[in-house]
Amino acid sequence: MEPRTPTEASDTLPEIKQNSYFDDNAPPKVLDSYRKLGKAFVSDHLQSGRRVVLVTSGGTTVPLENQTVRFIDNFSAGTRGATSAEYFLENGYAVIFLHRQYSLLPYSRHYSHSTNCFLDYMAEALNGEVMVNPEYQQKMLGVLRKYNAAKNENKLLLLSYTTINEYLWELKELAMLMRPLGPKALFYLAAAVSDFFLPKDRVSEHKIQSSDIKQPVTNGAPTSEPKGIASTASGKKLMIDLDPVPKFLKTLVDGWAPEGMIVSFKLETDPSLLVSKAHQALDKYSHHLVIGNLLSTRKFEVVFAAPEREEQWITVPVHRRVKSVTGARPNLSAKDWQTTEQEWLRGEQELEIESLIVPEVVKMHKEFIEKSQEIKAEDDEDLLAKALAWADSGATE
Ligand code: 9Z3
Repeated sequence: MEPRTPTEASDTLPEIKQNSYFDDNAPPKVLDSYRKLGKAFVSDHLQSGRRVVLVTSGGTTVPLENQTVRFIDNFSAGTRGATSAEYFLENGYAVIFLHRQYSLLPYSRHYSHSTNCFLDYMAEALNGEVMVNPEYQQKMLGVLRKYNAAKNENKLLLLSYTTINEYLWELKELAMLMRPLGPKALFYLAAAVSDFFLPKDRVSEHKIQSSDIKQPVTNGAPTSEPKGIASTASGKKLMIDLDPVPKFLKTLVDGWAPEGMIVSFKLETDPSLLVSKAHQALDKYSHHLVIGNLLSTRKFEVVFAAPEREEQWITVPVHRRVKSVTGARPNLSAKDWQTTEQEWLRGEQELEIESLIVPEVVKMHKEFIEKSQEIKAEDDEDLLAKALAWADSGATE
């Protein structure tokens, strides 16, 4: 995994430029305030020489109307991102957590979106005060301490998005702000990003009215009909004509973050495609690591694909898999169940797969930083030798 020197990186942003995405789609209103927050955060950690990771997390929406009643969304709850962010903090990183609004957050994730209502963690004391239910005291204290430490040491910056457009603008802005960090910047792109979107000029301002349909049209067709709607002889149909989302990963690698290490995730549902798709992504974008996962097994199995390395599978042993909040249990034979239940009964703790993924990524990032520093030292030596030779030649002329 060779770092690229800044000179190898192109200054043009070919993929995004081609699509003129940022000319055609307006920035979110929060962008200026996020720029200020991001800049202050990065310069704080630049001064202390700390590594900074941008973790993206959760799904992106594709609004069908400007005053949005309806939108396309995906399944992601942000578990991967929120959990990974905690392990990056434990590994000494400062974390910019770019997440889908209302998705899971580091630390609070332990008490939100679960089968327990947050009130179940509370109890009424004899004096009538509200206290934490003794059953949860110890774990909650541990989580609270870590959360407060991250906050007090300014190591966690929470920024949110909802739509694919907000995500792209904010990712671009943050990546550019992180450039001064050089190889100490890490991008960990766990968000489930929509592959298709509805460009600004084809989004109808108001709620699409099914009652308005008279003739067959699709969104984008020049018609007085509401955009996005079509009718047929047999009845009304909503035809949504989406464009592919520009290949922002290429632009991130080549233009926005030429010196940082970039880790992307690849999600598939067909096991026979996972490894080849992960390698395809690596070839296409020339970045540093693709972590492949399947929708159905993502909580306990992933595969790492990196240039010039064997694939590496990371798997959580069956008896240490986190039991799902819906109560779903792994699909095992009766015999395997016996062993697993015995191991569970022995009290071996549940293991989150992110506690295995993040240390591996951290190790690769450390190697990446060392390599970059070696290359820079060699470049500096070359430059110095050239400068001395030039000075010598001037002196002898
Ligand atoms: C992932 O594969 C994440 O691991 C999950 C995490 C979304 C599966 P949850 O939030 O799920 O824990 O429920 N992210 C997919 C990343 C993605 O969309 N990649 C794109 C691609 O491969 C662009 S980088 O094309």
